[in-house]
Amino acid sequence: MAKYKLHCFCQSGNSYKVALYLNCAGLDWEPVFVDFMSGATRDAKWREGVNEMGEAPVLDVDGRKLTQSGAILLHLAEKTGKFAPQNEDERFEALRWILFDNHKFTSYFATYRFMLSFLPQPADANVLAFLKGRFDSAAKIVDKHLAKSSFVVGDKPTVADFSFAGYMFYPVEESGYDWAKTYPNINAWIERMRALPGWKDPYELMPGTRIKLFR
Ligand SMILES: N[C@@H](CCC(=O)N[C@@H](CS)C(=O)NCC(=O)O)C(=O)O
Repeated sequence: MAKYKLHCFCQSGNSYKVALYLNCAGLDWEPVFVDFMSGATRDAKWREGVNEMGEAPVLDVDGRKLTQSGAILLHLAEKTGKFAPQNEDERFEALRWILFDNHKFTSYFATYRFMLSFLPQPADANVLAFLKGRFDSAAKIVDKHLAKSSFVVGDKPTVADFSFAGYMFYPVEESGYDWAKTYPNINAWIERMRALPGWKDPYELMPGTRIKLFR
């Protein structure tokens, strides 16, 4: 049995942050499928036994269940040394960008993509426009930042990069975003992440079935 068991599903970029980290760090891990689309995370028993916050990912380490991708990534970096910030300043920077990612980059993008492609009916156009606008203003900040350094914190990949990577490798059809055309510095960073040993596509790395897109 693997040391790290990641509760995840293939559409979940938040889970992919941790799955990709575990794979690139070469750690002993296995996925545990969360049937999110059938409502598993809303089930009271699941919340009681797995995650009271009702979210994936959950990382089971020797029976202890860790949640929140950013907290998990920082914990793993500290325990294993892999993709760890190297000093106090870098640790501060990594946390700062992970919080920005969670609040402004991943969350608006993930919700936009979900509403655009995975709902059974068309989403409200005003809501979509709001989410897209919020994401674009965060993406401009990240694109500008990545013009100055190869990775989020300096010139080596850290856990902060895995946080931002959550939704960047899903197919263009799901979000309509072609990174090369919209955000060139983000796109160049995506290619640097893709080149890391252990990199795999989210649909290859995590369990579940591909969903037919609404659009
Ligand atoms: N901040 C959390 C976000 C996790 C999250 O929102 N996960 C989604 C799946 S990708 C979820 O479980 N959502 C359930 C919900 O919002 O009710 C993290 O980084 O782990």
